[in-house]
Amino acid sequence: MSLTTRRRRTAGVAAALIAAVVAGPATAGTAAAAPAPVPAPDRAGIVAALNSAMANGAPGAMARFSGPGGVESLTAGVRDRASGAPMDIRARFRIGSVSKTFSTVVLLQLVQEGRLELDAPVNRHLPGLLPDERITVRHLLTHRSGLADYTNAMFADTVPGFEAVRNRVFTHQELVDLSLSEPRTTEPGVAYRYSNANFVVVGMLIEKLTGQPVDRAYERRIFKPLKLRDTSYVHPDTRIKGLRVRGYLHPDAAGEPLVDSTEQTVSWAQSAGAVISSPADLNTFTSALMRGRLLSPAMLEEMTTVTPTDTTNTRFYGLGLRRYDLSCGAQVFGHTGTVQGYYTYAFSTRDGRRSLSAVANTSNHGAANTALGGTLEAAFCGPKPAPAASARSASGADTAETTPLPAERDLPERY
Ligand code: REX
Repeated sequence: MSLTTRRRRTAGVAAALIAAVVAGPATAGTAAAAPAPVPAPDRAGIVAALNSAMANGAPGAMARFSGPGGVESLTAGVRDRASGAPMDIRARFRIGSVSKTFSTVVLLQLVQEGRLELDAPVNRHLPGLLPDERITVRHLLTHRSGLADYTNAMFADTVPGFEAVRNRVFTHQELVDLSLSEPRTTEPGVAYRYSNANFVVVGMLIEKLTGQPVDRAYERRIFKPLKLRDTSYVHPDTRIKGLRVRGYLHPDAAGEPLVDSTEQTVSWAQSAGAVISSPADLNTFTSALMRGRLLSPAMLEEMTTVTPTDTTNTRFYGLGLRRYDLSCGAQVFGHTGTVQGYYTYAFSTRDGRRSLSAVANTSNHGAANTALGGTLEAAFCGPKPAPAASARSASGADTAETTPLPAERDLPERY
């Protein structure tokens, strides 16, 4: 497959953001050490990660890096297997759980406006919704409510599960009921247990407090102010309008043909995962968020205050926001996304000066997602020094240092 690269030295998007105020302290969360300085991106390393995503089953992949040195747009493979159209950096795709960061920004703006409190019980605003008065708004945003993730059962059989909901339209209440039909996974606040149900309830809070559907809140508070013209929330419409990347879902059985999963309602996720966007818009969004263009310094500090999600001491979660600590010490904030046919990464440095978005048009194939995650290391850590021959022979082969951590430990997909 062919690989095309494009380079643009003038960074219109980045330039427009330079004037913005940088808010909040440079460090947040549990790590005491100051983050290391960030080197120039390793363009060849990003390309290698895209090729690796393709070698691991993605029909195509692309990444866009924006930083002080300009914009790097890198594409590989195809965005449409039927027509053979190449991946296009301007094309739109489903960003999955990166939507959670958009939903969180809206909710935290409502907190800023004094319309709800982070540590208030959810049931204060949605009386009787949850069976435990102790579950707070913060518990939802940190995945510590204990509300079960109903999508695990829904997609236990990947393709039949998907086809059963592809055109279905759920009410929020139906999704909450699905979650509540399962045992809760933790006492409120006690443990991190990733669940889409949390962000369905976040959507309900947004609608209750604004009196409007969530798409209006996204438009008014994020898409319009940041001029995100390729970003939309069209639920329950099943189409991606304009230039689009087609998504291809891997069936559970090896060797079965890929399923074109482009058109779907994503009603099973809604405010937990139904936003559509493009690489440039995602760079603008994460950058603007980190530069303090969307939230007050105090609210951004809340959002970027993190706790670990696993025992690697490299992965953390704040409020609707992940923090990854990379091998060079760089800390990046953003989110990952998985919907049928699409893996997405959208991350920025804490000062918002560098951002990376990456997408591969497949899913249910963790090796492709892990490979795509290699774009983060290349973009924010720069070229890796070649390991010394003696160190290589002493250790035997690739060590944990050179093998990327598997992506999405909290996703029940087959590797
Ligand atoms: C649902 C199943 C995945 C996908 C899911 N996605 O919960 C949310 C999300 C919206 O993006 N979460 C990830 C399907 C973890 C995130 O935060 O990064 N898998 C697929 C299966 C498995 O059907 N049987 O891989 O397409």
